[in-house]
Amino acid sequence: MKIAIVCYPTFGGSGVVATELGIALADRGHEVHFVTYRQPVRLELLNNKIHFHEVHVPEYPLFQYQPYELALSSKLVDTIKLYGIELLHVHYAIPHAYAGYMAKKMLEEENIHVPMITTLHGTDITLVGKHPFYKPAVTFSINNSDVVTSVSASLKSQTLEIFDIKNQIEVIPNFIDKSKYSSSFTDCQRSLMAEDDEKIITHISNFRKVKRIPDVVRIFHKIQEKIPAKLIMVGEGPEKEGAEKLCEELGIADRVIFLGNSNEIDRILCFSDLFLLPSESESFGLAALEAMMNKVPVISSNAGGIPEVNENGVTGFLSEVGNITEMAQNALKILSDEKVLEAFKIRALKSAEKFDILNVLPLYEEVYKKAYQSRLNKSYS
Ligand code: GMT
Repeated sequence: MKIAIVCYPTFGGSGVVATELGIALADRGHEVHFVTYRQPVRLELLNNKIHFHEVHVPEYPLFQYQPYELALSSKLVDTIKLYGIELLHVHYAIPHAYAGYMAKKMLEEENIHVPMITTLHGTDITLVGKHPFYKPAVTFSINNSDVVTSVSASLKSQTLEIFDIKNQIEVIPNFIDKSKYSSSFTDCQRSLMAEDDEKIITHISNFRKVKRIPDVVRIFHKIQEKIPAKLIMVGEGPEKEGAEKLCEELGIADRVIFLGNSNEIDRILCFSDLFLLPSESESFGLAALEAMMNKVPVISSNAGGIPEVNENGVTGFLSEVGNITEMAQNALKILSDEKVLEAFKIRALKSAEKFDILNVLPLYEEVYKKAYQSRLNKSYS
């Protein structure tokens, strides 16, 4: 099948999921066309099965805001026509579902029918999408998608609560490619990061407010009072500077390493003992799943879809948002005993394997088939 994928190309869950999905689809013989404003960060290889089409938005002084949706929908129309694309899969409702719908309508004028699948990822619903300035357009785009999927059951129920949705929403969880981990590093050079007796605790995110970055620092502060430890902070975002200041104020700046964005997530997780995710809101928590696949237990909040990934007492522990004392205590329960740590590591990996791409990809292919079939029915009616 020829599939166009629209996503954000940046570091961030939805872009990562879209890119990995596209790569896996291409491996299964589909022809995949990414349409976005920059080559997605995890998309290194372009070949005859994986194409990238850049959306350009020409600057014009009259516009205070450059119309990205317009450029995206025009690019979609051109790409779909030029390559005979059969299906459009947009990740993150804003503004992708809206632009995708416009492209669909323009193509229908020329009797070209392309079904659109919209995957909801989280903040497109729980944070940005529900804002009154966007809500009508988001509701419209969801209701006018041929198929809507959400990355967790929690996100599905939040979507149904917030919006007046007439469409079905299918839950297809995020996934991870287990085969990429079987050949993982034998030497992850842990000694470059910490002393042998120090535990390594990691946080990876886009450092936005919902991630509760100060909680990450404060949990670590409590942990390192009891055991030798280092904190590795991976990612860039608005909360990073404040976090660096907080580390200085708490006198732990020498034990916290800020690495910025990284393409070596697996290597970092390879030498990590624990992952922290105290988010205010999280539709799934892909970063937690990546940690678990690298045998790293997770200390997290119980927000949104996190409990669908991190099982309390099994792969880590869950606490109410903001309960940093309990989170630190739980972290110490795991880290203070090597046997306990090892047991959590093994269970984290086992649980992550449920989300292997081999189990999840067929669910997307099923949805594609259904949408494509309905397109055929429409073109003949
Ligand atoms: O975490 C973010 O803020 C980035 C955001 C995104 O769209 O890139 O992540 C959302 O989508 C991820 C992939 O489906 C989920 O794993 C994250 O939980 C979700 N983030 C939130 O809901 C805050």
